[in-house]
Amino acid sequence: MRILVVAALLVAAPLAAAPTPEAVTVKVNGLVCDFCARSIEAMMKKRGDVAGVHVDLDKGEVHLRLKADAKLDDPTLTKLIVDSGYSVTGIERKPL
Ligand SMILES: [Cu+2]
Repeated sequence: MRILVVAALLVAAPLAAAPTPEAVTVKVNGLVCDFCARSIEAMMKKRGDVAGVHVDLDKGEVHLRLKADAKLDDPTLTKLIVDSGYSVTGIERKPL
């Protein structure tokens, strides 16, 4: 019985710890035209940890889908946007 419990834990542990893909919404100041949108999209598409990117100009938001093993944290994400000439006013993350 005890062996069964240990075996079950060993099987379940990696599943519980497995990273999940995330949806990230970045609120960005200064995104005003199609050129802004395309340059942000092009930059994000070059990254190996981004599975998808869409810029919503009306809302001033960058929507990202991150891969499960992505290491793109908030400070890194903010730096990418700021280095492109915009400012970040908020970041929201949701598991997919
Ligand atoms: Cu622009």
